[in-house]
Amino acid sequence: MKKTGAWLVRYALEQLPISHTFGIPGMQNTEIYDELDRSKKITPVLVTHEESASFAADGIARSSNRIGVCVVVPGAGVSNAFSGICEAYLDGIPMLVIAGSARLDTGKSYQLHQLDQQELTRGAVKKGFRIRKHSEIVPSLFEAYTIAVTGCPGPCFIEVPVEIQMMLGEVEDNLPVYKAPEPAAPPLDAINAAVELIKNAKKPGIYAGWGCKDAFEQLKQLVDMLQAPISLTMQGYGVFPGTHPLHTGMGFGVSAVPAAQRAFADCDCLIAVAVRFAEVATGSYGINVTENLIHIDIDPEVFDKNFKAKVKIAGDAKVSLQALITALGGYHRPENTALIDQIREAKNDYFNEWLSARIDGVNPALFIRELGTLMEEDDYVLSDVGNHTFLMGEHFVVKRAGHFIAPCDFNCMGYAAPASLGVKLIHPESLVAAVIGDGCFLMTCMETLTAASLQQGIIYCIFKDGELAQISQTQKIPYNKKTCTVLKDYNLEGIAIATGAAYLSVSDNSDITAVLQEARGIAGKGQPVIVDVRVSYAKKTAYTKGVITTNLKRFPLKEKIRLIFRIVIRRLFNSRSG
Ligand SMILES: Cc1ncc(C[n+]2csc(CCOP(=O)(O)OP(=O)(O)O)c2C)c(N)n1
Ligand SMILES: [Mg+2]
Repeated sequence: MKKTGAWLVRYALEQLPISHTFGIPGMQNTEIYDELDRSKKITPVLVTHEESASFAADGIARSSNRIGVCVVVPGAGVSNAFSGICEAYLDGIPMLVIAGSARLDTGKSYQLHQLDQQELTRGAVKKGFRIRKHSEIVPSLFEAYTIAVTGCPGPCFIEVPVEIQMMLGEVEDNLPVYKAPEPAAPPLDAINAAVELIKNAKKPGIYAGWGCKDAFEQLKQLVDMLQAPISLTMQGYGVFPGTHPLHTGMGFGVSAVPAAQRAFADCDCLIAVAVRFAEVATGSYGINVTENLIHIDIDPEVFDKNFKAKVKIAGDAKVSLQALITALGGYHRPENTALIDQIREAKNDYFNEWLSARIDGVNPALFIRELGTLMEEDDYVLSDVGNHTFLMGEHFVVKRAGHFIAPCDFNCMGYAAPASLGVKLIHPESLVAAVIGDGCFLMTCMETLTAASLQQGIIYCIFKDGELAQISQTQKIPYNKKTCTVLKDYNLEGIAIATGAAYLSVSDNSDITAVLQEARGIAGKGQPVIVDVRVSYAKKTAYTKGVITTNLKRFPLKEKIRLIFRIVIRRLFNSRSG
């Protein structure tokens, strides 16, 4: 039979778990847009910038088992979407990026948007596909999907030339139907070796990352069986609720909160599940890892990269944890009340330390705690990139696994406003709130317009400290100045008016609850709300302090002396010399 390429794209996408696509149409993809508009299953969404397309697609994938999809123009659309593609690549988020491409049938050069897109995207996609004939479209999209969701998930890129989208071409009468591959079973000998290590350990600990997104039941069972503390990566902070008595916090090294540092102090067997011991999660590798490391990850490439593992289990987190639990049989340690009390007290003390800190303006810890109290189990909270992210990792109490989302290893500012759009679109009954730094919001705040036009009541809590604080805080001591990290003041209410959002502000701790409740009421009626939170970052997070200490320690003595000398000179003379 004969079909147009655009029809075939729609046919393939409709077979896959896809509800929305994000992007901006152009000369080389309007045929696909026309087909998507006819779909009963898929809604194409117009965003204000393609960077938001990839972040919104990412938000869908992180908050469900659907795949995020972008449909963009070649060249300029792909390059605009590239930040979100890279974030998905480094954070292991499945995504399909579909772009048009220049015509192959005219023999002409220097066409609109024409450049080598495969070359452009190569470093940040699991596989790139260049469609050359109609019959390749459905199998390529199915293969791209399978690759995107298998192993460590990530984005795949598919370019479809404009004449193939538009014109009829020959394909088989019985088009293939998508069939998902079965997850592989984990290696049994490694599971048995892990059981041995766990049974011989005095103080086992569990460290879990984003790959445990669907493995909460198994994680909880293991934590309860072993009565072991659990700590999370920043990206994986949402995979285990903060309400569990053995939850300690984010990380466990010098950049972790005291509850986690203490609980893992003499951990003699670490079960690390779906973590890569990456720089952000480990606070610049500032952790001590026991030699009895059991490392479970779907991607065997991560083993022994930063910390040597004694037992390596290559497999899906849920499947491997289930196999480990089965192999542990009826093994159960007595309730660890001493540890539970210690964690609870350390958490309370840390929060009280923040409450009593001298802070002129809204106390971010208090705001975050009250936001957490206001959120219900079904609601979703996102964070952007900056000091506010780590504040969330230290003070936000996740109520339900999978309902907290933060970008991590690519760490691209501007993530949360568009990603929350993706989350809200597929969870219309849930409240979606994002905590966003005032620098990050400048990058993608126009996505408030998309939310308003689609009547998506998202709450954007903008932490308005006036600085790119995560960086300015690290500039202050060594340079005694904040070069290019003090933001020009801008009017958030103006952005709200311009985009159709409501505007509320909090400048006193005593207003937090009432303002958040008002925001919830407005959002419930389908209008986005910008909450202008006049925070003060006078107190540093445990994370920032830990990272500074870890990095300073690593400098050779000569360099340390030179840097300390420079600090003193700059304090005395405020000079530029280094
Ligand atoms: C695209 C991008 N540019 C620069 C950075 C470096 N960076 C990391 S955090 C940060 C500060 C973010 O500022 P803001 O949104 O105000 O958050 P705050 O740290 O003040 O909470 C910067 C500039 C980055 N991560 N991503
Ligand atoms: Mg800021």
